[in-house]
Amino acid sequence: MFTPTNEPITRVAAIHDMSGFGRCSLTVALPTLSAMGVQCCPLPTAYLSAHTAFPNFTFLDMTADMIKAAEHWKELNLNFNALYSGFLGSEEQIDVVSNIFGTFKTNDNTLIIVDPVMGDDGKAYKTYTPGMCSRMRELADKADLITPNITEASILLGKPYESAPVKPEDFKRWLEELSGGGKRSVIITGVRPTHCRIGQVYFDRIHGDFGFIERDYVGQLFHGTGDLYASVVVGSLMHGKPLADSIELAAEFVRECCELSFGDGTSSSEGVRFESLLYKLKM
Ligand code: PXL
Repeated sequence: MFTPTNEPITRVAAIHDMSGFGRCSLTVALPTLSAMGVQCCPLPTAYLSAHTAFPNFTFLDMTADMIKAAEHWKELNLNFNALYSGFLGSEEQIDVVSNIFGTFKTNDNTLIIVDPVMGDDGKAYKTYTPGMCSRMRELADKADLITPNITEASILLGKPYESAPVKPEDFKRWLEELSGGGKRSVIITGVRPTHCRIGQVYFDRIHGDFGFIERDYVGQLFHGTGDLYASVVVGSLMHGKPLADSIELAAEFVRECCELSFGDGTSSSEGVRFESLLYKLKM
């Protein structure tokens, strides 16, 4: 029987799509977690030639193989310090990922992080059906930490996107509700208190406190920055850092990547040029 090496390796199962072009999901989570000294085991939900903002992307649904891969991981007795999900490929995958959480969350030390990727700017991504969106709540319910943007937070809460607060302090009610009575931590990304600032509001279930972290807006939004942000938070938490410190690190890293990419004219759809800055994440 195969016995995996556990301590001192920190191992994360990353359940996201693999988009060949456009720096998001697994093409961001894998290098980011590796740079942070965390082993990342990918479980692709779909393969796309490029993310869904590009016209004519190809889409290979991986649902059937996810089930087989998870069964094989179980046979191999793999343990994970975190189960980290993002963009899903089908409504059926809500059950598949739920089952994976149930199988591999062996104790309270296995963190479940759900980035409830569904849309942006008040609109769902092209492959997300209303069924997938309404059922994403079931996954969020199982999480220790969720990292929605404002669009995703409004979908999870069943509130109109237009009713979202603007001022950071006004997000407290949303955070409270999303935390399920304080049982999970929540980070809402993409909060714009003014035109020239951008940040995240959060609730930390361990300390029971609310917070807001902001940075200067560099002047352009890029695809995949939510994935990069959440991956840095996961990597930092795997090093035992508090949520507030992890949020600080992620906010600053993403800002620097945006600044570099804005400076050299990278197009939004290509995602941020994080490769040359990954060394800053070494822990
Ligand atoms: O960054 C979120 C994301 C992830 N995966 C795919 C996407 C998007 C956003 O457009 O299209 C395939």
